[in-house]
Amino acid sequence: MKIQDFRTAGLIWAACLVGLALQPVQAAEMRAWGPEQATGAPNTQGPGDIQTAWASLTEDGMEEWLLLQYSQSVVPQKLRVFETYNPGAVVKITAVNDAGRETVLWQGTDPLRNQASGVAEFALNGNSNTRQIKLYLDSPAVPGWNEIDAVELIGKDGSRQWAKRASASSTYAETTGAVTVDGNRELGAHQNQAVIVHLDNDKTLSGTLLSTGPEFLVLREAGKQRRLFIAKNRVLWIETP
Ligand SMILES: [Ca+2]
Ligand SMILES: [Ca+2]
Repeated sequence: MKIQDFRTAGLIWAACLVGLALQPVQAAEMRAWGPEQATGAPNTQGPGDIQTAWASLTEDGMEEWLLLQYSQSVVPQKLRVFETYNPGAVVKITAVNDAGRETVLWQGTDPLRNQASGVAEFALNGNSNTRQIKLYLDSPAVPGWNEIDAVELIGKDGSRQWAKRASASSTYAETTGAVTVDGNRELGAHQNQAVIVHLDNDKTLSGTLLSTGPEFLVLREAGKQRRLFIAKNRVLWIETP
């Protein structure tokens, strides 16, 4: 499977750099697909793989969690989860107190399992105040990235609020910045997997893809300990064995 051709990627990257100078400066902490993308009101336009929602590092590699912090402590009554891509993976919701102790508020099958996208509503059986809510996702059970755009907490007092801060078990934003700079989301998904790199001198290198950046790939050669930093402009294409 051919996954990236850097002869065109280099041009796209250069175009992005030019574009950046013209864009208004955005909050640097809002990384594409970072957990922070699940804070605030919904801002993802339609269903799809869109960077204004949180995405885990891998599509289906492990079970994931998303921890949300709210400014106002309330007795939780309902949670509205805006699931914008491959929804249906939520299996458990807990309240987390300041000491880190968790209380299960809901457990079951996400109502959006097998849907295209939507807003999942979860009735919570909370009986004490909390400002932290943790979502557990069975990501392997729902193929593809299970992306969450926003999470609204409704208290028993009728108050409604969007998350102020968020953290997660993993995030696609961890893929060394290549995602936002040169769009190598597809390549980043192959991190820590075996790849074959074809170079512009007709040679190939086989190994484990350790990381990707705007200018280099880092590869651990098959059967050896040494790491190779391969200039992307020497790479013609990469395949998975
Ligand atoms: Ca998944
Ligand atoms: Ca969002």
